[in-house]
Amino acid sequence: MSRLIVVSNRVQDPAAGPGAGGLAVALGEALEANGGVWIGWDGRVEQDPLHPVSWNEHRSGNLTLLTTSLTPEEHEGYYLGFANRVLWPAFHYRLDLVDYTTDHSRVYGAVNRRLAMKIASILRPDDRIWIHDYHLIPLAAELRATGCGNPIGYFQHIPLPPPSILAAVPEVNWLVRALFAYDVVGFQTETDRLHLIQQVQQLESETESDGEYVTAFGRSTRVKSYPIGIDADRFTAMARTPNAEEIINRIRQRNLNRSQVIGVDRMDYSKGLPERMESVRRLFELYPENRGAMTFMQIAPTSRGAVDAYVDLHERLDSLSGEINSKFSDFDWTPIRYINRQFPRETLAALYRASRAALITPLRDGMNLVAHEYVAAQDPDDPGMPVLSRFAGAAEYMDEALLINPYNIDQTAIALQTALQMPLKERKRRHKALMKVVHDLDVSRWSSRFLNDLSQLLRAVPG
Ligand code: GDG
Repeated sequence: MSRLIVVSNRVQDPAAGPGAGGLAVALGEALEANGGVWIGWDGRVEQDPLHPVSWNEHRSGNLTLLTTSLTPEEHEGYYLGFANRVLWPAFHYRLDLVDYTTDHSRVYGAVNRRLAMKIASILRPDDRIWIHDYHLIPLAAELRATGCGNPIGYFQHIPLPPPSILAAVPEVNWLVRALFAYDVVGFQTETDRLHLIQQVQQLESETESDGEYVTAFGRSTRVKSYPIGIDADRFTAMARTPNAEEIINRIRQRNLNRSQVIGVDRMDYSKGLPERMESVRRLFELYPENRGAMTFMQIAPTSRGAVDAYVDLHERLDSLSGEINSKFSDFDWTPIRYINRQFPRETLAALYRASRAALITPLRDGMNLVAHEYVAAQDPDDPGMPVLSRFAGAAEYMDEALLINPYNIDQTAIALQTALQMPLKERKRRHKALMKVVHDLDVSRWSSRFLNDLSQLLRAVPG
């Protein structure tokens, strides 16, 4: 039977529960359903005498996890360097944060080559390979170089900017060409898909784009949007367990007649956290009736703590929340509860449900699963409202959310006030429409749409 081989930068055993991070959450859910082999980094950094041949194999339910550690040089050049100091900021339109060295891009290529060798050594002729995200763009090209003719798909979880921004990445031509070693290339939105086509047309005048297929560099690749989502029913159920009810009651007792607004994000500069806190400050200035009556809870577990830009962000948020709290707090009320640690998913579900509104205001985001989770967790008879950035992929699908430009602090504050004041009938109408989107984009649909397209190639292979 055809196996599914999934490759992503980090591998996390779904049995241990997902960590904070959209990719781990979505892949854990997709793989639990399909079974297969999951290959990638185990999160350890060590100088291994058996490098590069040392791999760990571990079974978890119907999954085989095949993991390796990174050497300090690989961790610095591939992960912290090229992936997270060049591709992550550039793909999130933050050219000011790009920190490029040729050495880091060399190591990025070498880690992709090492992974390709490992995959090639276990490959069966009818395996389908599904590669995830910007850490692994050249992996298919490296696999093809070993003679691999299997169907290979790539899904990019983060945005793809237009050519004028991509031009700042010195390796852009190599990366774009590498995408044409895949059979299927997927993005979160039509906007991202069009950006790739524009980029390819700039590089190769012979490019042909025929419906979903783009032919360039001598290969025809299916380029398509596959919007990701969550396991909607499971998340809704999670917000209603006895445990969740207890958390919701505790919050309500503590807040008495106050309302709560929530934000949940990995601590990342793409998430617009300082702008969000500024808009909460602005809400208290523009609508003083919220003083003493609304608390904003921001959960932001640390991620990528070893990258300078993240350390700076941490300091900025500490100081902003402190400033706003010292200005507006009362002896029995604190305006912002800023929590810099991770909570279990069930606790998040309860916190979403206990919140009258959510601030989901990234400056750029591939999709943003928090938007889906917040909607899924609501009580349909008394739902809260998401205030959502236009620059999140989710905004291309959720037009019944209160859409804002996160750089416009006043507009965000006004939208938040609208959410807090919205009549029940209007909230119910919008929630119903949003819930339909959350169901339409369910994670099982995302993986089956992608895997169906990939599997068509398997059927096309003779023998
Ligand atoms: C990338 C793309 C795309 C957060 N704090 C805690 C926690 N989380 C979970 C959330 C949510 C996930 O992390 C974050 O997902 P997002 O989609 O919002 O963002 P990224 O991590 O940047 O994900 C993104 C995604 O990939 C999927 O393709 O949507 O655009 O950037 O599930 O709930 N989870 C737990 N505790 C926390 O404190 N358990």
